[in-house]
Amino acid sequence: MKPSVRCLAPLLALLLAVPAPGFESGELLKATCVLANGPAEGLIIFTEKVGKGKTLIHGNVRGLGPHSKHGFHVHSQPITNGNCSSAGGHYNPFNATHGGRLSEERHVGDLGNIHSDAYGISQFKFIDRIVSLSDPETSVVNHSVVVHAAEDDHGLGGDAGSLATGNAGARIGCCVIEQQQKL
Ligand SMILES: [Cu+2]
Ligand SMILES: [Zn+2]
Repeated sequence: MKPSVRCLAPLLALLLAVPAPGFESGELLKATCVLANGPAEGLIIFTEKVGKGKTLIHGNVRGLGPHSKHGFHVHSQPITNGNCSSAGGHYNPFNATHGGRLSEERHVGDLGNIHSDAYGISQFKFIDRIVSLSDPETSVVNHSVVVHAAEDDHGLGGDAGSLATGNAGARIGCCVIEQQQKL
């Protein structure tokens, strides 16, 4: 039976190479977003170990105001023509109300605020339990990161804008989240 197993091996390898909906448990997935298209620029990296149900999000963004908070979200659409408005609204596959990253109810894309230092630079690292790279229902791959001019009020502002977008204001940087090839 050995020859037939050898014949199957290339076929199996081909099947495994197809990006199937099921990822292997423990597999390390990585996606990156090179923030541009506005005064805010930088790099955001998403890392998920499949099966852990959480994603590490870290990065650095420059070009922010000094000592300020800036809404930080995943939006629903990929960016086209370098225009951050093409990112559409917050990534919200479950039709939820806007919130903060730790709110009981939130959009999948609600990642709260990033905080800048005296030089307008933000370096951040946090773990999120909702954003995913492997779960087709919550994967942020090919969606966009948008950084805003103002602070996200996490839906607590008491008006309609707050419940929709957190009143985070203009879009000052954006990028498409791209899955990195496995080595
Ligand atoms: Cu946003
Ligand atoms: Zn939102």
